[in-house]
Amino acid sequence: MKRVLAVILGGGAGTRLYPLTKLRAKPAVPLAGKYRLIDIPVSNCINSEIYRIYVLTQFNSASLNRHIARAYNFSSFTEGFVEVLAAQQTAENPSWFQGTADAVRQYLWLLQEWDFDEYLILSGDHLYRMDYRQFVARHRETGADITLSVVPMDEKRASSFGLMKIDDTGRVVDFSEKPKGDALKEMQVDTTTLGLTPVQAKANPYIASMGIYVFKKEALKTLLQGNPTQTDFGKEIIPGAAKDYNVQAFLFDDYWEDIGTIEAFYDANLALTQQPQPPFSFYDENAPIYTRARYLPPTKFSDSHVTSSIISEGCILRNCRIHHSVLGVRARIEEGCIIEDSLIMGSDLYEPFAEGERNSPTDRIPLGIGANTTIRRAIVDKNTRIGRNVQIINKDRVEEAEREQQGFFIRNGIIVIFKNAVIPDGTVI
Ligand code: ADQ
Ligand code: ADP
Repeated sequence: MKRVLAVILGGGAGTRLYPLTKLRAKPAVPLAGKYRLIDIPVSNCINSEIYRIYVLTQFNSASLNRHIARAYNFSSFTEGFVEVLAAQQTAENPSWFQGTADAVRQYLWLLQEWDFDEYLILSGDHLYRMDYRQFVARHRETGADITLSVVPMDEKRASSFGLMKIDDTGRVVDFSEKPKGDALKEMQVDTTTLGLTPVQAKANPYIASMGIYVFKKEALKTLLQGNPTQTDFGKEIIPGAAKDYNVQAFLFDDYWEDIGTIEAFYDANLALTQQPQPPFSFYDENAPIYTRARYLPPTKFSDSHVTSSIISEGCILRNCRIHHSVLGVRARIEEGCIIEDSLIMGSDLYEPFAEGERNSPTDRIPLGIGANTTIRRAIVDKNTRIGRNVQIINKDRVEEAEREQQGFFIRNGIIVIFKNAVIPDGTVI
């Protein structure tokens, strides 16, 4: 694995996860209470003995740099590093990254300086646990120029992915990025050839790209430099390469979810509360997910009723009811609150006297969720100050709304409260 360099695509304009990406780069978006999106691919790399990792991002946020610098310090006896490369203006490139391939192309000069055989190109917004050693081994065995990791896909979701046809040897012979209508039907294949049972194959008649690739060093260079107008891997580079290069498919046979939209992100977080078998588990000692150590105190509950939920460290919960929710670090929930089907990200800091009384009226709403507030089907970003007797319940059953001034968006019926937002006492959303 010493011959592999990992490159994580950390996000473009960040529109799909907006407003979670309003004040931070996508890889820094908090996940599962105490992690961040970037911890998933980085941990997978470390667990696969790949220690040299670049993160390409459009938006150079302080929270991403701080998180990476504090979380991933390799010993000086390994040559490991995790470094952020942000889009920058140079004389040759006056613009930002135009797409995934363009992002890699703009840093090709740096990536090519290293003596590696392969690049492992990863995405920053997926939830899965994968041993990349098997992926790379398959790439080497087949002598591939490019290997794509793939999953069988159902009809309903197929058109959101790059789809392909493969021959008996696993070689990709046709690739179509997010086809619709007839073009979609055209990409249907018999997935029993991947080892699926006839019943499974009927339910999943497509082979979808996970958007993660192993490239031979030379192949990446020629494809990017030889096609300077192509800016995207899925739309241009991969479909083009399938014609002339040895492009292979590697079947991934486990839970994998693209969590790059608000709805998928919300669903994947809440699915973690499932018992006894959540689709993804953070409780795996053989392949742990790493993050920044925070040295927070344990969570304190007084007279609270918590069911089917995940509560991170450093929280204070007072006489409240929490059901089917995920609470992030330093979350503070006052008495009489009802939190259901929600992701509360918590805070980056404590206010003075964190354990003190909060119910006396003051001119500033304290960090956390004020007394007698009800929150349902919402994502509450970090450092928010939610007043007392607030109802965040999507009263009018709105599907989409953009209330930047009031500090919230509604996406697919899910209310998203902005980072640092202040929601006054008695507000009903
Ligand atoms: P998408 O996920 O739709 O499809 P894209 O939006 O290009 O592809 O994003 C891929 C990854 O790169 C994401 O993690 C994104 O944040 C990041 N990214 C996007 N633009 C970037 C930029 N300018 N700079 C840095 N990072 C950027 C892709 C493939 C499909 C495949 C799906 C699987 O194109 O073929 O099926 O992934 O989810
Ligand atoms: P996390 O704890 O989620 O990893 P960050 O890395 O963004 O969060 O920052 C956490 C630390 O940064 C806190 O322990 C706190 O000391 C400091 N911090 C972040 N934001 C603020 C702020 N607005 N005011 C004071 N300190 C802050």
